[in-house]
Amino acid sequence: MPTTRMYRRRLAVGAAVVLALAPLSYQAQASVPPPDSGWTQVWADDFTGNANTLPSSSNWIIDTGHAYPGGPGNWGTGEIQNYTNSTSNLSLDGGGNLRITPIKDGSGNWTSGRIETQRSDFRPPSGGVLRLEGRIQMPNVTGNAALGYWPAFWALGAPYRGNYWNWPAIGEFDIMENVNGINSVWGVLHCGVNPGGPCNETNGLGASRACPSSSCQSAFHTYRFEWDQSVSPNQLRWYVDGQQFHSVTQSQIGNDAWSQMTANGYFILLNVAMGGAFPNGVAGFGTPTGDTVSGRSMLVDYVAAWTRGGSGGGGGGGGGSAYNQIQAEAFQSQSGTQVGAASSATGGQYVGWAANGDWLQFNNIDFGSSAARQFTARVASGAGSGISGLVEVRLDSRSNSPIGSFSVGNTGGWESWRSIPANISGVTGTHTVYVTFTSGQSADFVNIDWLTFGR
Ligand SMILES: [Ca+2]
Repeated sequence: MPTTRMYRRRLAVGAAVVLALAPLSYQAQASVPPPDSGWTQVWADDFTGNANTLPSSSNWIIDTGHAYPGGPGNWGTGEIQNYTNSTSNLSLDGGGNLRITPIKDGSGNWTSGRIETQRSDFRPPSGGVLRLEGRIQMPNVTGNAALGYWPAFWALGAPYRGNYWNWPAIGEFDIMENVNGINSVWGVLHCGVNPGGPCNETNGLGASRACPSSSCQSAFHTYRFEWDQSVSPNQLRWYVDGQQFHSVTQSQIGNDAWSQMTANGYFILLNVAMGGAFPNGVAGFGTPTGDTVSGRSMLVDYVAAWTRGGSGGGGGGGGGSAYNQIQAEAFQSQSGTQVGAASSATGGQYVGWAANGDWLQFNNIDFGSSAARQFTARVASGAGSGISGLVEVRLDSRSNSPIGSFSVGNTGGWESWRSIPANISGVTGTHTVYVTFTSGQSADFVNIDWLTFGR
């Protein structure tokens, strides 16, 4: 992480934008499109970068082999390929796309690629909506030549990571799946228990349809999933090119399974499997076959997460109370910072690269009727000698005077965290909270993990 810090790029914008694109030294303008109004982008990868390089390690974990360490064999699905971190299987194409390519070697062994987000906290803000979307062209292969191809864009509940035996209670959202080069997108929810249960495992609750206008294999399409906590009952929805083709409601699967799978955040995965239960089941025989061709890539233009409405932040968690820990990366808007992933196991995400003039915005923070008198933030700094700055709190407008602040300089490193309190003038009621960063030097001077208030 420290090696990419020098490449920090100023983001001269007022709304939340692509935040986790590091290293940024070669990044062109991000082209992830803004969705219809009301959405706040909380994360994205546009896959901009040099051809034949791996996707950003700040954003992605590369899965390799035939299983997670200690997890079920063949990734629990019967798929046969060996995932690698070779750029033959997994690379940027130089034209703004990620390319995942299954390859068969001379002995008939298949390799391919699979990545999952470092972040595992994708969820709606309380009472709001989470939108996950990717623009993807499936491998351009059909008929017998496509037998066994199984591209997927999906999400798994965070507790799966490191456990691997708690599926499907932790939840799985298959935003886009496809097998055997059929012109169809499948959207599936997995939940509850296996076999059977409220999600009819191991099939899950799914629906499918043909891609609009052009086939899934011959063109890019957008695949979108929404987790909506703003409606009653809560709802999950699946779309292709903006056309809804599947939904599941809380009442359909019952409160037990629903609350289990929504108690956690999610991480996002992209992969192209080869063979396994799904393509075999659809084909009616084992795949791949001798007719299956090697080397057809899935192309991913972007993957992005947006939230709409609710309270407690774009990244989820935190709630609306000033007295909860408000995760820094749960901002609704920001300028100049980036979300970073801590390198230590105890880490998670933080907001980093903060320098003079940068800011974070948190909407609808509730201080209650009894005045808050203290502000505390967990911060770290690897700033150089002589570099320091103020972490300030302002209410309702960035041009208002700070109600409190503390000064921070080098804490021993960019992940040497300490919680620093500051007194604030008494605050009651509900406010937009701005954390602003002020320094006499231009260099980045602080990372912030979370903030909270006290009485
Ligand atoms: Ca792109």
